[in-house]
Amino acid sequence: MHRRQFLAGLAATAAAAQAQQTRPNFIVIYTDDQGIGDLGCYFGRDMKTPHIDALAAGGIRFTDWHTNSPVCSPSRAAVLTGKYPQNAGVPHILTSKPDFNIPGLRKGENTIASELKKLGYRTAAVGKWHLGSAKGSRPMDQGFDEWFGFYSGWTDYYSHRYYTLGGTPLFHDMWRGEKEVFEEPVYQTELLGREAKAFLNRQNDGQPFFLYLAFGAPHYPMMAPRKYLDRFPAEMDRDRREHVAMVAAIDDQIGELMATLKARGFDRNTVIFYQADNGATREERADHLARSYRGGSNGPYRAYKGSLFEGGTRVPGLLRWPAKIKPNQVLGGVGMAMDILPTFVRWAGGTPPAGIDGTDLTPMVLEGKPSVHDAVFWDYDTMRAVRRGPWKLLRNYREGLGTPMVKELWLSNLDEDPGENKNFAASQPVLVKELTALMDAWKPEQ
Ligand SMILES: [Ca+2]
Repeated sequence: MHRRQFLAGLAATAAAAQAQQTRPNFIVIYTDDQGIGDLGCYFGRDMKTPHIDALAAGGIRFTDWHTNSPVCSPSRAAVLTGKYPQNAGVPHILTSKPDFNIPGLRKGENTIASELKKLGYRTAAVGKWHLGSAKGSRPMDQGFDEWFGFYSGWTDYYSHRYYTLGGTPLFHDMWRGEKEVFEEPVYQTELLGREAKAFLNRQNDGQPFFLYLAFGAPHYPMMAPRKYLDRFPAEMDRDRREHVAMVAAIDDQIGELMATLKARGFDRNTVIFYQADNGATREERADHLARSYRGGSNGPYRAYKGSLFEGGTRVPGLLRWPAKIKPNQVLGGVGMAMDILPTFVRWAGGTPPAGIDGTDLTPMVLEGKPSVHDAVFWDYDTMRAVRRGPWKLLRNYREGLGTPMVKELWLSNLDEDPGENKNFAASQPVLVKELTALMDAWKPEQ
């Protein structure tokens, strides 16, 4: 081949690669039981999260961002399908069993992965799945080309075995595709970070990609290597120190992920969305002496994981895309996990599937418009809630998992009383009637 032909060929290849690269790559980072007080860029003044804080400063930090459910499985179902969890067939927490035959996401469900795959994206899931371990519900049945991680609600951070007290046996749970892999004693957060980086390093042909990276931390069992613990004062509360150390480990991995994106030239045109699956918990099994756990923080918000007060649902939410989103933005409009699918599919040049509940966030995040939502809803256990403007009506409420259910109406005004200390239900009968009607009109599948 003549040198000129060779150079022309190279230029054509580069142009083709560039054309493909006009479509962004996407990364969803999901963390587990991380409250809004468990990040430096929110209310976590004792945290050391420089990389996640930099991620926030590089784009949008949402201050009124919500998970669709105050617990693991339904929250994940919503972000991946763009639907309220009830409509995605996962209204409750899924159990974890060694037969790996727990049904979860329905076969044929549309997910961010399946939709982007149709548009020519390469897709990978790394980390905690918790959306069904039966065939049909697994990541590679739900649009992911590659899968590395575990199906259970949690695993031991070193042995990668699931366990719980009271009957269920210990079992190992770590997989690459259908193949079981043994990586003990690699610390789970570092293992998942390693796999995420490896995926990024395998992308070299201009095909756009989608990576779903779901860290198991800082969910119990609370375990952090010494090197992270040592970053925090020894006199710190024992549980808080472990908690912040586990988040510091995530932060290191995100730092390395960002460095990899930069080194590979993906940084500018990769959209990164970061969210926690639900607020911090008070469950006794997280505490090192089995007391009510105080290691996690929901900042100024009331209640914990498993509650529809803000502490259960208002979570860290970050969105970064250097090519299109201006840095250092703090947005106060309401957004929800289910909005990610339609937004990403649009930005990839596609049309979101019919029958989803989420809304494309483009007007809010690229055009300076207010929230894309009029009213949003939650339904969990026997609780239901509706939010419209500053008002939120709860029917039945509790403070967290395993705490007593109070069977009455509670009306919050989040502008006037963000801590939800005051019940406005008695003083606002007309509003209660209106919101009750909205809530009853919203009928998700069950
Ligand atoms: Ca969780």
